[in-house]
Amino acid sequence: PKPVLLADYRAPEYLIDTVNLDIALDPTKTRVVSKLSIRRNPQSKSTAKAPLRLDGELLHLESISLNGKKLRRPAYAIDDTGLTIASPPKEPFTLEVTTVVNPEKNTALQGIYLSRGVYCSQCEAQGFRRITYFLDRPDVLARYTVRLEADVATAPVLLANGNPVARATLPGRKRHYAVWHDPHPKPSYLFAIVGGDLALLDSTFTTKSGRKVDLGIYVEHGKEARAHWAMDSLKRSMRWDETRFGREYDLDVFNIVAVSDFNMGAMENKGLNIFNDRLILASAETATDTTYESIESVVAHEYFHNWTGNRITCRDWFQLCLKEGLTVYRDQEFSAESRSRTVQRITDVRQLRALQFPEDQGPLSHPVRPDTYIEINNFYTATVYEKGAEVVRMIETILGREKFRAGMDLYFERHDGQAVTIEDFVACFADVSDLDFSQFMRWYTQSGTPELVCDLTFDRRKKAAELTVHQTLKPSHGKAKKQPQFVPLAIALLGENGNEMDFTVEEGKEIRPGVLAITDRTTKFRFGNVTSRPVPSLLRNFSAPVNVTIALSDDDLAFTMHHDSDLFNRWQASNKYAARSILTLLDAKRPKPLVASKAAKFAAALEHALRNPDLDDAYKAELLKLPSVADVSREKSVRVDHAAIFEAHRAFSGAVAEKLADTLDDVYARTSNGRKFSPDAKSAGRRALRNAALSLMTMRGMDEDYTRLETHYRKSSNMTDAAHALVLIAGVDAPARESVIQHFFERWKDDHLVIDTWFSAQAQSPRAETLDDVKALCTHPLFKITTPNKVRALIGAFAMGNPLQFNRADGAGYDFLAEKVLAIDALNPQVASRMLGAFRSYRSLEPKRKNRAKAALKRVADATHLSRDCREIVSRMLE
Ligand code: DPP
Ligand code: ZN
Repeated sequence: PKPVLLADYRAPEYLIDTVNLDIALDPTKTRVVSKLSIRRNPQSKSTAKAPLRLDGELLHLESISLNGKKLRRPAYAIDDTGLTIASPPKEPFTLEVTTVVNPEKNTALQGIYLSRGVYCSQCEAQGFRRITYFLDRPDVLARYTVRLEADVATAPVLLANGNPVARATLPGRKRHYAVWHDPHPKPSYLFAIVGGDLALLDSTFTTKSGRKVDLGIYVEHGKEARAHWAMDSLKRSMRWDETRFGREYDLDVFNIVAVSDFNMGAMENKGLNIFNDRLILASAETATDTTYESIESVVAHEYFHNWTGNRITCRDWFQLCLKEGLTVYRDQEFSAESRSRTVQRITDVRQLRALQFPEDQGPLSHPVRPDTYIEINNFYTATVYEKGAEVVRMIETILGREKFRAGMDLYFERHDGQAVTIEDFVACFADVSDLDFSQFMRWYTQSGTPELVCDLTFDRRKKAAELTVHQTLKPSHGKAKKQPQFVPLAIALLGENGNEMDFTVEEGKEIRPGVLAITDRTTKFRFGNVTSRPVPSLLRNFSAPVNVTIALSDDDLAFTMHHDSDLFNRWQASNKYAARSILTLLDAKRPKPLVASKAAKFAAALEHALRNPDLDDAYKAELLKLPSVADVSREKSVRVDHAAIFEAHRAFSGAVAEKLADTLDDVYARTSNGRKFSPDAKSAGRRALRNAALSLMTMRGMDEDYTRLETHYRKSSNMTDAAHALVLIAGVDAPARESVIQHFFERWKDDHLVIDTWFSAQAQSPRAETLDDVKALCTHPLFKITTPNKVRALIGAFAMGNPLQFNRADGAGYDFLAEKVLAIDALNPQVASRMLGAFRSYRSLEPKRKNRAKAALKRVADATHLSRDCREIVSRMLE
């Protein structure tokens, strides 16, 4: 397949103003009658007669007519990817096309498919062409009217975008229909339908200008009570978007439907969001605090898309970050204001480093706005989403909260109803601020994580300090030379007493007080009024998606952990301190005494923080979660040996736990559960701290630790505690291991969501038996290779959540994944290609593992029937 290039973008030759769809749902023969009003695009550059080319895949064409006249070949032609009408009329015309699709056979889960008996659809990015022939591109905006027809018995609920217009039962009482009309022009990727036997949780919301909106969340019968949290999150999101961004909802209804088979987390279809049920259903017994948080943020994310994505959409798919980066930024802000801002920041940065940094530093690296793709589904990435959000946050940092809001207001005012580009978006901020964003645009066009190598010197006599920042950008495929980025570097200098110094900037540019402008390969700053040797606090609150290195001693890091007024940076210092200590052990000649001394010093610094009454539980929990094996591995960019890192990690964590034994006991006792479960941030923080203490104590691996762990499980009264204990116990050779795993299974085998936790817990275990266990679980009656959640819970958890066993020295982990990817690819390319992403860092492995991973990738590449999705990923990896 040929790559699609941003440079090749052309406005469409034709536009579609209205779409009338009549969809008769049937498990194997769903008939779609589509009536399109089409006209030449007055903006189109070409004057020659243009053929009409409509996209279409896996469709069975029954009939086609133009202005009421049946078309016969050769007036039209069809092939694997679409339909062409060689010479359509010059004047506007109507095209009527009837196609048939098979929802039951649709294992790719794009277009219309069945999920546990519920008809649903997924169109982003290019699924609409699997429903009917269309100009399936985001810059074609049309008004849709949809009539849905189905069996009353199997599909009493019929939903589509927009507002309900009519519904009735057909003669014979077996079939019925519903008509929906969406008054807002939209691209085809936002189209959606649902038909099924579903229960409804309903409510209402009144917008600030008085529009009363009916809210509905549709779920499996019997699960209504588990949708309350999602409903609550939805209402809070609607209010928040009004107060923070002045955005109101614009239809009379807003529906959410939870389905069990879904490739993504959720989808923002206009007025009809469709969700993976994992991100809707929650109760104290079945959902962890992390799930509650995810539900809150994803419900918000999809709702926020109504303005950033739906009202203003993307001109083409290269602009995906226009809606995704911005909407992630918005949902992160919402979560920050609903919970602890610092903890939210830590969570977001952890995620960015764990997912986006490796992507950006390996063969899958691409710019936030890519300029070429083969399969667009491969670009719903951490780079587009999470780094995209960081880029928007930098704009806010540069402009300040108020100017940023002014830029957003201008964006909504100027582009409402349009399909636009990143340039259009950034121009709004340039226009409200009179700042030049041309260098800043490189964040969208250059890939890779910039490295800032910093050096700080102090002149006691002159009371001055000099900071030199060298910026390096490693070449990535296709782009050898890169231009320096514009980096807002937030900084403080901590004085002897730990306070921020009141220094002056004598040389170098400040964006605002405390935020330096890094503009060149080498940028120098001179600070005055530096009264004592400063300890620098750099990249405060993670002011840019970069890596910073500067020579700091262990004492400096401990000092920062005690004093930095930026709590994010205190966490950052603690994290760095621990990771660095573990890395030192790897190269040590006599690791034993080194472990003891390193752990003792670090533990003392940690203890100080744990005993600080000014810090809240959720924050302390973040400090207690030491960097993971994967986190430490990322600090090494070459010759990564996960087994060695795992051992050093164990030794260090165990020693820290030993040193902190009394403190951890205290923490664990103080945070004990008694009160009734509440998902609020404070209660969740208490549970997080208790569970983090439990994790660390377990690292000691003494009998009493395993007993405590078992008791924690047996006494748990909510899923947060139960799942945490399950994961820990599945990871160690505790006597109660088997019986706890068995108990959890018996308790939850009938709950298709909770049982995913059971699969993951075993797949993530660092025990040597894990790969065999995972292979056995692949044949378990509750595992289903066609259900994405199951694949992610078992195979995904093993490949992406188990660095030690996936990277087995014998390569068996790689072979297993390659084999599964091929099996999944035949059913669902999108999910298969995601799984293949687990290889993204293979080039930095030590040579033996690297060669074994490469061999596994080659086997995938050699397969005869490989999807475009997997083909693109594997080629980039082997390039
Ligand atoms: N559903 C995905 C999201 O909201 C793609 N738009 O990010
Ligand atoms: Zn999104």
